Amino acid sequence: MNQFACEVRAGLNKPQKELPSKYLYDDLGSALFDAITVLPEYGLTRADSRLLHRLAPELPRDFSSVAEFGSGSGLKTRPVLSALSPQTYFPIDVSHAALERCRRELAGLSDIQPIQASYIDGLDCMNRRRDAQPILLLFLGSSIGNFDSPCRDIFLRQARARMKPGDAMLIGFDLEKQVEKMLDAYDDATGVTAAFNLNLLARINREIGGDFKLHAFAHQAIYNADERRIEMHLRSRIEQTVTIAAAEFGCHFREDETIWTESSHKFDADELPEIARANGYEPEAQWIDEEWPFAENLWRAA
Ligand code: AVI
Repeated sequence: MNQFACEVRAGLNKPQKELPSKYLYDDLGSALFDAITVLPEYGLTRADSRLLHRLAPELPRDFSSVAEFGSGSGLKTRPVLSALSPQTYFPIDVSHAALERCRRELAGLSDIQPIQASYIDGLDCMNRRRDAQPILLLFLGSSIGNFDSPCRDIFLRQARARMKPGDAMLIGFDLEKQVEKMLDAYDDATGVTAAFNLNLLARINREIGGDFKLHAFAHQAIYNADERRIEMHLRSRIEQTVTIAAAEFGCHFREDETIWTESSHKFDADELPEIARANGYEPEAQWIDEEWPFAENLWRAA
């Protein structure tokens, strides 16, 4: 049984059914996510981009190279590379197609050395190629918010353990805002986020022989105030049974039972320096977008 089938089976066997959010991003899912970033309701990516344009000229000049976790197409990275003119740029992404787009988008701004790998493996690979000069690591777009808190801290420590003195991380966090505004961002009127979420079931059908009827599930975004996170779910509209051939598995759904597919944690700007210190970084600067509360942070390897 392949890894995808194993993880789907394990997730759907839990009392609160869940599916790992990394599987939202196949080619169609990635294209739908790109569409999300331009939705009027989803201000996060525009805030990230405004801040990067604003802060790029203020960044310290001591970085000879830049690396980026989850570079995607690299579009948002342009102002940072233009300001720093690094010798080398290491985009790290699992998607070959995204790395190719990134190489084309940023051609001429740096020596681009794509690394197709998960974040931490990619950092190890970059460390084998880098020189002794300080590196700026980018982790943009509040992707850190998609980790649950324990995994977030483990990830930040694993990254820190691979950084050298003088290296720094520029990391974006989406901030808490009016609940209605947050809910709209994850349940837009045109239904793009719903399609992004439902595509996960379609992917199970395509790749591992599921027989999910997509119309029998509804996209749902809820704000979990205790955990300070938006949760995306897929709610079964009816009582039904679904089978997944390659997972050798049948799964029963009660009416209104949900599959939890993603969390997007929201933060308070004041707690970010504490998160930095608790994980071995020294917070050096913070920039906040007022239009769509979002914080970009520069943390040094302490
Ligand atoms: C990639 N990540 C930061 C997005 C977010 O806002 O959590 C993923 C997303 N899911 C639904 N809309 C956007």
